[in-house]
Amino acid sequence: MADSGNNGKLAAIFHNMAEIYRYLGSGERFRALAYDKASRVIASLPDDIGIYARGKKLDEIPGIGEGIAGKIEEYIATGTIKKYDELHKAVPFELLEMMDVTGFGPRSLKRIHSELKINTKEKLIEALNNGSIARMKGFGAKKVENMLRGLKLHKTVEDRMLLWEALQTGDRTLDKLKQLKQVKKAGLAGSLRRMKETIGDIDILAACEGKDRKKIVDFFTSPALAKYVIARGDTKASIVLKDNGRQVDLRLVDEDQWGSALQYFTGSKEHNIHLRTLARNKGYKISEYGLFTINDDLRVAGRAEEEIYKKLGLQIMPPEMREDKGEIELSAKGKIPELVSVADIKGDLHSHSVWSDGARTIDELAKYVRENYKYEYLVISDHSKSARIAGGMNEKEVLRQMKEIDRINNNLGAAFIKKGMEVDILPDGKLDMADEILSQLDWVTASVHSNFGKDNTGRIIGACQNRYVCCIGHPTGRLIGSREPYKVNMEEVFGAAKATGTALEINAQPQRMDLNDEMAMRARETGIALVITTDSHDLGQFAYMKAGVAIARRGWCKASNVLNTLSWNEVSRFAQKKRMKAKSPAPLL
Ligand code: DGT
Ligand code: CA
Ligand code: CA
Ligand code: ZN
Repeated sequence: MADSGNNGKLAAIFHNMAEIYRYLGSGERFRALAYDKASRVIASLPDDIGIYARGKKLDEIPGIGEGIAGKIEEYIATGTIKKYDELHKAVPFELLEMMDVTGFGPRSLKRIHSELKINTKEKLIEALNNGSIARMKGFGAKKVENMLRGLKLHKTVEDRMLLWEALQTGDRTLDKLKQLKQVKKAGLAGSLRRMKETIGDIDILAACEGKDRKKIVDFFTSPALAKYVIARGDTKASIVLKDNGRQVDLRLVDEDQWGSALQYFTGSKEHNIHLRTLARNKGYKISEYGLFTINDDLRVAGRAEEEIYKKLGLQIMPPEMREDKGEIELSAKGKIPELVSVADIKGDLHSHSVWSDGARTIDELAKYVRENYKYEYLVISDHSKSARIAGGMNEKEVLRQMKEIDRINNNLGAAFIKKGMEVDILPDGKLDMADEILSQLDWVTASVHSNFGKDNTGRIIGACQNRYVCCIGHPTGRLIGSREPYKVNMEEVFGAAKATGTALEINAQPQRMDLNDEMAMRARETGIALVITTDSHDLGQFAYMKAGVAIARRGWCKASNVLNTLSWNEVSRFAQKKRMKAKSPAPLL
């Protein structure tokens, strides 16, 4: 991906502009919507926005009007946007950031600002806690409780990054370091290498000669990269990135310590502690400098990670497994599984087009995915009618879309696009689309998009019992940083999925990651078929597959646990099997 960071920064500015317009009031509503859309589109462009601007191709990007195109050109040319600077000064900016938090609307914030003269987050929190907001007309204890809950959830994404953001940031920073000729080797370590769903700070390890260390640390802590420097020493430094305010730790080692340092700084801490105990029992001590014998302090391994595990009588395992969840015991028996990888994925089973809330036509999606991925199939799964804000389709539209897909496949000369739908599960467990329509589709994903308050177990089991439902989408409904999972007994859902032959989704949207790693592990142990999907709403989002695969790997899944590692014939057979098995619509359980 040729994203040098402009996309992220510009998307953030446009997001802020949208918030400011929203804050300013209803007269600016359309402007807010336009900037929101532009922000989302830019964030998921496959290439750096500068490339489009220089090629005078901004008007080819859907969702970018003339006015916004002008702002983009101004930003590429000058690094700022005048209008944004003006707007920024005109509003209590610290309060605006709060609009990202569940429970904080623009109207509430405006009233809090004007009636209580509050203009910082700190004062706002104080006022929530001391009752002065609860006493305002129209607020009350319940609303304040809601706001406090929103704040608590939001804290996870303030203190920690989403995996996807961390991957972009980590790769970008790593690339810059690798450009120094003094850097012999460099890689990501810590939770980012283990691909956890949220990342506290980014850890980078680099190997170089002793005499070159200063040069590398100088570059790393220079204003080109760092907004400010947290710590600086001979072999390590910590900075806050100029880019996006996130923390990066760099550690420098000699080349012959690469393996032991990478092992140590990859962690997890729990994995390392277990490993250290095991090493001690075998007469070794282990550190970032190498593996040494306790008796005579002889260094027996350290150049390569694999060497260390081998000396301890262990099989090396992928970083995603290193959480001390039994992987060390498994590796002692030489039974580390071959985990699913991105290269195994043969197609995406969940994506949206302009037929509902996606940004692209089916033609555009087909062309892009065929050019950029070695996929054999792509399922278009637009929303059903009850998802009104997402522009869901009614029966007639579904039928028209099917014809459109036939036309596109005809032009392609291949049945690349598969007919699908993300059908809403209604509050009573029935589906938002007649069986007669569903039966004509290749792949049906059923998801909960409403009524989050109640227990959803029965509802989801109901959907599993429909013979045309191939898969349950984002099964727990959580959004990292803004929404807790809805109430659902996942063990019961696993049971129903297994009994009915329904797959469960690992949805790779950065905020969803749903199922998460632990659930994916449980689902795998239960023998449920998983699918990994991106739920793409635009071209750049197909890249999320990497994050989805990471969840599966953290759940110790092999390719055989994941349906979309199979060719379409076999995926289709899975769907057919359920249809045959469920001869009658009566409950299967
Ligand atoms: P994070 O940043 O909170 O997402 O999680 P990590 O795992 O990246 O943790 P971090 O950045 O504090 O440390 C990076 C790695 O360094 C960690 O995964 C393992 C290693 N490490 C840190 N502290 C300790 C420790 O006290 N003992 C051992 N054995 N290893 C440690
Ligand atoms: Ca870290
Ligand atoms: Ca760290
Ligand atoms: Zn979707």
